[in-house]
Amino acid sequence: MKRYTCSGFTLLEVTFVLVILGLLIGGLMRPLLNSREQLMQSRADLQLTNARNALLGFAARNGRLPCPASADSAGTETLNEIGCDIYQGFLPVVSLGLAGPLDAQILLLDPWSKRIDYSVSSSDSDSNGMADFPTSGGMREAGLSRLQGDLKVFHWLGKDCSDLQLRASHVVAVIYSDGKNTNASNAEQLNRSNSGSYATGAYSQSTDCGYDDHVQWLSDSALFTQMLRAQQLP
Ligand SMILES: [Ca+2]
Ligand SMILES: [Ca+2]
Repeated sequence: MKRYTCSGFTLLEVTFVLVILGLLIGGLMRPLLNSREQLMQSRADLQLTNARNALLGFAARNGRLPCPASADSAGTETLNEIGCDIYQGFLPVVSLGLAGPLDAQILLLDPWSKRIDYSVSSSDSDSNGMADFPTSGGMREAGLSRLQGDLKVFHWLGKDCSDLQLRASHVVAVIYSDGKNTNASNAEQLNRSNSGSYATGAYSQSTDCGYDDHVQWLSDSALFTQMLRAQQLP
């Protein structure tokens, strides 16, 4: 008489193996996901640095900063006779000749496929009714001694959600990416407020106080240095 023996695994053994496999895969995937996220953050920083350099190049060639693009200006600036139609908008990728991924409205996208914001100062230091920085001859007319950017950048210290300290005043242009997440911290809310004030800070994924934005700015003194070199000023 034949005797049959069961050589399969019990449910408990299979569950145990699956748990171990899950832990192993999770452990291997986490560093890969972290390094992918770090790569995307580096790409965002590089994009903003290239955009800042393009702004300086535009100023050296044209003697002024470009106006922001609007959602429907097909990547071109919104310049009029006395300044810009809007002072907070998007990078005018066509006017700047910037390379990179675009959406259907010809607006530059960051590594998370979000539009990159750009603001320019609306300052009218000589009160002639024309914004100094984006209008042709506006800076030369106002003169170096009077010119002053009116955007501000604050620094989030990472201790308290509301603890923002002034990082840079007299700013003429800000370029900003929301990063991967749209967090509710005061620093990120300030960046989305279109108030002319922005915040930079350390990366944090705290649930109530997270910050993963990327912000670069151009101070008026950095712009003047470039304008003097290019003989666009005085
Ligand atoms: Ca003016
Ligand atoms: Ca963010």
